[in-house]
This record gives sequence, C-alpha cells and structure tokens, in this order.
Amino acid sequence: MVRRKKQLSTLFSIIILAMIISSLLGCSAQKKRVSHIENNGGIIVGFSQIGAESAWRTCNTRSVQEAASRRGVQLVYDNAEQKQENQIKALRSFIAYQVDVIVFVPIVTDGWDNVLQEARDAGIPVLVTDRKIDVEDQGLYAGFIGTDSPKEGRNAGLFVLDKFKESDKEQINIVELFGTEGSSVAIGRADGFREVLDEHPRYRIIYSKSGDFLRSRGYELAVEFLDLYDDIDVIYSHNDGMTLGVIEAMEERGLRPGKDIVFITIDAQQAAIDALIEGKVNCVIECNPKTGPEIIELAERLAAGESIPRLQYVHEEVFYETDDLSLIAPRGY
Ligand code: GZL
Ligand code: ZN
Repeated sequence: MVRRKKQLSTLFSIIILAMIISSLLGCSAQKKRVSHIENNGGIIVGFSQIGAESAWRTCNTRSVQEAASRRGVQLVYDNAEQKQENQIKALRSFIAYQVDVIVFVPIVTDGWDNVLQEARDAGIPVLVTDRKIDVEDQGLYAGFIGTDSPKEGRNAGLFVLDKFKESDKEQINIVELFGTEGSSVAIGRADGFREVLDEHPRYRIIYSKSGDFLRSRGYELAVEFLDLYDDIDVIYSHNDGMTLGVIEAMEERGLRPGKDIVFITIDAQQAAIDALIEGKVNCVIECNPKTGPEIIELAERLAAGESIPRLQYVHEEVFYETDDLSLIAPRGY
C-alpha cells in the first residue's frame, strides 16, 4: 500500500511540475505578445508589397509606411520585386515572426491558398489590399480594401462612347495596353471596358498586350503597334506608367497623342494630369494609392480581435479634358 501511495505522490508532483512549466511557457508566449504592445504601444504588422513598378506603387508604399509610423505601428515591410514567390516567402517569414496582422498586395489573383492556410493555423488575421485574390475558402482572409477596377474600366468605355457619339466613322479601332497578366486590376479594367463597348459593334479592340504596368514596356509595345497599324482611333492604357512610354514613342514619330489618337489612362499620377492639361491625353481615371490610413486602421481593428468589412472600395474620381483642370490639387505622386 505504501508503494502505491508513493507512486501516486510522484505522479501528482509530475503533474504539478508540468502545469507550472506549461503556465510559465504559456505566460511567456502570452508575455511575448503583450511585450509587442508594451514596448512600443503598437502592434506588429507584416506588409508584403509587390514592388516599385510605378509611381502609383511607390506612393501606396509611402502611404502605408507613414500611416504606420503616425500610429506607432511596427511595420515589417517586404518588397517582392514583382515576384509572387517572394511574396509567399515574406508571408511565411511574417508567420514565423508571429506578427499580429498580415497586410498584403497580391500581385496576381491565384496561388495563395496554402500560405493563407498557414497564417490561419498560426492565428494571424490577413488583410488583402489593392488587388484581389481568388481562394477556395473566403475565410482565409478577413477583408479587402482597394480599387474598384471594373468600374475604372467602365468609366473608360463610357468616355470612348461619349467621345465618338457624333462621329460617323464606320469602325473605331482601339489599342489596349493591358496591366500585369493575372492581376485582378488588369482583368477588372479590361472586363469593365468591354462590358460597356460590347453593345456597340463598331468599337473594335484591334490590339491588346500586357505592358506589365511598366513605362519601358509601354514604349516597346507602342513601337510595335504604331508600326502594325496606321488607323488607330483610341489608346486605352491600364496605367499612367505605360502611357508615358507610349507618348514618348508617338512623339518620336511626330504623332500628337490626345489629338491624332484619343488617349485614356488610369492612375492619375501628376505626370498624367500634366499630360491632360497639355492635351496629350483626353481622360485620366483616378486610382487612389493613398490608402495607408485606412489600411492601418483596419489592421489595428484586426489585432484587437474585431471584425472588419469584407469589401471596402476607396474613393476615386475621373478627370476629363473638358473639366476646369486648374482645380486639380497636386497629386503627390
Ligand atoms: C491599381 C494598382 C496598379 C496601378 C499601377 O490598383 O494595382 O498597379 O494602376 C500599379 O500603376 O503598378
Ligand atoms: Zn504582438
């Protein structure tokens, strides 16, 4: 009997010891998370940005960084240099680092399910911003804030219809400079544009290629399509970066963008507004990069365990050649 009693007391002390260790560990893990708040009063946010391919992108990055520092949020920033595999590595490092929230700009819509499952397993909420993702399980991310790209495309289509409503030209030939293949914003801008024009068969997209939102690629595509076609009526460019490359190529050939060929461009960086004022483009559709304050506010809510709206679009304008352009405030990008 004595032996049995001895065994029981040993077992009991092992259980107590195990409980003490686990509570110390748990507490230290708990302590670690509390220390994020204690030592800088702010949360830690992992921010995966796609790169620096355009003035729009660098403005977007600056907006998030400035908003984070204003709020005392510690931002772990990663620039993926236009590669999805770098973004996936960055997200994995944020998970290992146990950030409080992950914010990321998905360069393309597909290929995120696994890494987002790992984030969910680690209990880290994810905010998707600027571009959208296609995932099986919508629960893999908390919400989206960004641009309504199909609406931008529809606004471009409506401008073309308006511009040619008095024209009796049989066929209106359109060249489209597509953004990054597989990105939700390029797909949305293309779909919205076609949604408006498909009902009017005289409008035909005779050329559409990806310039990857890059000025240099916009220039190269212009060299190609200006040699291919001599009866282009409209150029529809998915971003100002590519537009600037096209304008350069056109002017090298003595062509007058905005006069010989109607030009529509998206982003509304300062250089595009300047081109609108100079009559080199006819319509500039704003895509708002200054979403840092809203992004950080949503991240703080997620870190506090609150829910956020699934879908939030940012305010965007359209600037037309017929507007009073002196009223446009400096764009800051
Ligand atoms: C749009 C954004 C696009 C911009 C480009 O929301 O994703 O990427 O239009 C940028 O300038 O490169
Ligand atoms: Zn923390």
